[in-house]
Amino acid sequence: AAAAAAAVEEPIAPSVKVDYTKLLINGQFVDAASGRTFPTLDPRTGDVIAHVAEGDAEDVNRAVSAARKAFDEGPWPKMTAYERSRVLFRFADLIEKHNDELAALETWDNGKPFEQSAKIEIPMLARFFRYYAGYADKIHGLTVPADGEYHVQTLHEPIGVAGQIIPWNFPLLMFAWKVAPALACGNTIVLKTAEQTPLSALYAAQLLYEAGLPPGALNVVSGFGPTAGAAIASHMDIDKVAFTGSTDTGKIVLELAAKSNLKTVTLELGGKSPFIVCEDADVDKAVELAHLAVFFNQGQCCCAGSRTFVHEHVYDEFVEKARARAEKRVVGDPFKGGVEQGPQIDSDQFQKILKYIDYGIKGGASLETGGERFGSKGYYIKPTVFSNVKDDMSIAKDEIFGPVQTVLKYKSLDEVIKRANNSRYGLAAGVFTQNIDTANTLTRALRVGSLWINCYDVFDASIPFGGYKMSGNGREKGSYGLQNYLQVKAVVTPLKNPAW
Ligand code: TXE
Repeated sequence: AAAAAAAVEEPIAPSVKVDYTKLLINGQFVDAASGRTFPTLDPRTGDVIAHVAEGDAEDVNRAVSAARKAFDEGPWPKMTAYERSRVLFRFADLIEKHNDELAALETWDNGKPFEQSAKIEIPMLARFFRYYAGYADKIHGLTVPADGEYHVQTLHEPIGVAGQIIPWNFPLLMFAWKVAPALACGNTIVLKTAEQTPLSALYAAQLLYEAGLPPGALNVVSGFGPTAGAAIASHMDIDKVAFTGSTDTGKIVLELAAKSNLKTVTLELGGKSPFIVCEDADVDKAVELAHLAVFFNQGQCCCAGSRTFVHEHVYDEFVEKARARAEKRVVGDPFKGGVEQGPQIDSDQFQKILKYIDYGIKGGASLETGGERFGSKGYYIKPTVFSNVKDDMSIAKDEIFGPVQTVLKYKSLDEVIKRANNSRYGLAAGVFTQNIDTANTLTRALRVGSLWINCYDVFDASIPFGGYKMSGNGREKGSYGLQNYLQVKAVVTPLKNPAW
């Protein structure tokens, strides 16, 4: 509490100005057809940062026409793969050159610590683009040994116009996960940013054009879900849609895709990921890692390790140390050095988290620390730890998406496997043990798309990421991420002289 009390004070002015607030269509910044704008807010105060053009269905139509023309007539998909890769490599260099402006915009609009933006996320943005830039000229099909007198080959071709709808928790990293593989494969894009965080993607997209992207290859429409987002999901001339966000909205996107043109859909959705601390664990290390697993990015991670299962032999010690660690967490103005936790993204999320904390208290969980807002303005919440949490409590079942750790006690491996898997989600899991047999058993038993053993939140560009069950479908990142943006054409030619 002492360290946490040091925080907030008067917000520090970010060292960046907002240059880009319009829609980016066909390589030009333009107003929304309706002329409307919406405010984007500073989560530290709730004050307006800027008014941003509000795209809707008509703007999505304009953006799709530009992307369609850029795909059908080129030059993007018709350029050599090497030329495409060079544009992406040049963009990565520009990201590095503008690291601090991008990081400042990201923190201002989102509230995450500036040090996290500047030292982790913007460098990762460049890394993702270099990773996929390297793939652009290494995407190729197979020759296939078919029966009969035929020469058979497959061509791996871009899908066409990709619609991409991204959330606000990692605005630029979500931009990278979507845009980099799609462009590397030769697709063109209509991207909708989250209404809470439109600024950094506009800046990044402008740098991509500076790097040599031809007009129309990437179009960015800021706006709201039920208007601009739904227009993308239901558009007849979009060939594929990739979505990251809540499970409920993922269902809507899938339904709109099915009801329109059956565009292929990849979904990266919510989670309630187990973090399992075994009885042989080094408790101090487990506490630190479990803390990171849930509190990183204000708890606003789809893969947050938000169900902390701890073996009964180490439970009491763990809870005491987890409480002490949470109380040491430095909450405050994200532009200040040393701050670990900034404000939540907006008033809706802030209220949602406080509501879940209330459910936890009323439901009989023990509030170890936190449990209320931090300071008197903005959307800060005190790092919160609940012990004595039962599986059927809503804080143990639903995605809270905030700085709330729920610690559950277990007795045996079989029991924790059943309980960990008893969730509609299956995004990630953490396993903390020194016993290789325990690690191997849990690795095979847990139904999740990412499994971190004695580590958490390792996000190298090469590692695939995606969900089992209602956490989504498809994999992003790594070589798997290319498959979302390619289709396979089988080409069959009779052999004139089969003897040879
Ligand atoms: O999500 P939405 P919200 C979870 C998290 C959070 C909850 C709600 O639990 O508390 O979702 O957050 C666009 N057609 N995650 O309301 O609505 C929207 O404009 C098409 C987990 O912000 O899913 C935004 O661009 N698009 C998550 C994007 O969907 C629509 C990250 C995400 O918003 C739409 C964020 C519609 N009808 C929230 N409605 C993760 N997996 O990391 C909204 N959108």
